[in-house]
Amino acid sequence: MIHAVIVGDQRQIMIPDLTELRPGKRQLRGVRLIHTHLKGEPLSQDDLTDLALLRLDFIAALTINTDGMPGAAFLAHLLPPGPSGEIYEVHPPQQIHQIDFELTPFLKELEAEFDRQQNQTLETSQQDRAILISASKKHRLDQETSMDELAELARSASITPIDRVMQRPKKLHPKYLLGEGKLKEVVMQAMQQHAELLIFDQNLSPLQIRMIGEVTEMKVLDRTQLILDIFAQRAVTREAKVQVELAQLRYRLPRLSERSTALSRLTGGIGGRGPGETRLEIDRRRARDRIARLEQEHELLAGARKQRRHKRTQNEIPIVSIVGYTNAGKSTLLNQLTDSQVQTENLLFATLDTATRRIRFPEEREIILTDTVGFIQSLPPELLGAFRSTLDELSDAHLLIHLADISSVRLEQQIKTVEKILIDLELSETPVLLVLNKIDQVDEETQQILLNRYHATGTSALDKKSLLPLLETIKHYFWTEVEG
Ligand SMILES: Nc1nc2c(ncn2[C@@H]2O[C@H](COP(=O)(O)OP(=O)(O)OP(=O)(O)O)[C@@H](O)[C@H]2O)c(=O)[nH]1
Ligand SMILES: [Mg+2]
Repeated sequence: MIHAVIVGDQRQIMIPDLTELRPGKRQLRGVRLIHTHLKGEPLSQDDLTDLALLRLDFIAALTINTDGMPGAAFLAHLLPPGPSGEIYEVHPPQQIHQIDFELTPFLKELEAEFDRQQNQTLETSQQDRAILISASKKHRLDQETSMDELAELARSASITPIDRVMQRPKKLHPKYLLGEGKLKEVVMQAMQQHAELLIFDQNLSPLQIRMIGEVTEMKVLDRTQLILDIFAQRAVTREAKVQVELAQLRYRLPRLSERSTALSRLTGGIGGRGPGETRLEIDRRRARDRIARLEQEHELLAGARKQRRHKRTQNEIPIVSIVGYTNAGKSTLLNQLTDSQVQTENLLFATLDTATRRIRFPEEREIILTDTVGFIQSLPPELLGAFRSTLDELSDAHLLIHLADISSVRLEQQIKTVEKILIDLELSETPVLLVLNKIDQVDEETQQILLNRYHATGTSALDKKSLLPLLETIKHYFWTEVEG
């Protein structure tokens, strides 16, 4: 069936939007594109990009002889992923009447092969497969360490990163972040490797999210959305859930976009305010209503938290709060010091709530120890805002234990990040004890160098004995002066 006849000029044709022509989960779109090349030229790179990105069944270019009769025909089709890494096959030119290529059975087989491979990949990994992308003007090393962290974040969100694309452009593209050509390359790569998700290490503007989504027809996440996703997966208590959803809605609201005009025309007037309201307006209004409701609930929960805090501060028992980069071992330390069972995991953002326990020292002395959500570089402000009431507890602390992972290659950067966030949280007045954890992971010499460099106490939260110096320091801090 001829779906459309498109008339262009000698330079280009404009292919209409084909998104609605995607029957179910088929690998090929069911559209064959036959067009003319007036100067007898073979298929161009643009043609082949269209073939791949639009998932055309095939693309053909017909040339015209000087007598007006059809000349050679160029034909190309997609290839299932194979060892060669080729995405498409371009056939040698043939006179149109000489083509003896049975298209329909061939395409059927091709489609079946795509399906088979797709199913295989799905079996080997139940998780989302993603390509990680970074376009930044930072130093290469910073860009790389940030990408390493993005990969860890992805893993923490149960996503499998299968490839990385790094670009250091002179100018970041306002619509696509990457150059448009590069972005198309990435999509072809994604198709070849059965990735359905693109994750950007940079935060994308509302315009970029929309444009990249339109060009690639893939799921697109940026760093903040990924972090919010992890938080959403982890939230257990009602308060954490409310806080995360609020942060997500606040981040999404300006990014809600008109997907399809056809859809908005259909929904206008049904259940909406009245005729003329678009899908987008409905979505925005729903999001705003939900935000208002969650804010109310959040206020109630925050009130209850305040009362609990009030009681605690009235006790005049010293409060020590453990802060630090995510995965530094904060919860493990709390558990070890207080014989408790707060959940610990080798994942980013294992803890989202505050846990409070007591440590008893001899002579009836005790302190209250709290553990809370970890920090990370470029912590989304939406998140910091939503977790304000949780983080506000930190302002009750008489002493902060800043726990850092001595074995991390990003140690210095992580310490600086935490210090900066403490300033943002207006905690620069609270005394801080820097503790380097996981000393079991580095050799003796490195350990000594780093402990000296940072004037820090060392611990291995897995080993109770190693915590004695830290306990001594805490005891000393609160009680020595009194004893005089
Ligand atoms: N080798 C070693 N591993 C440790 C040590 N302390 C913690 N870990 C491990 O590090 C991982 C993270 O520990 P958590 O206590 O969950 O870290 P956290 O700082 O609470 O992390 P978030 O709650 O995600 O911010 C876990 O797999 C722990 O077993 C240590 O001293 N040495
Ligand atoms: Mg924790």
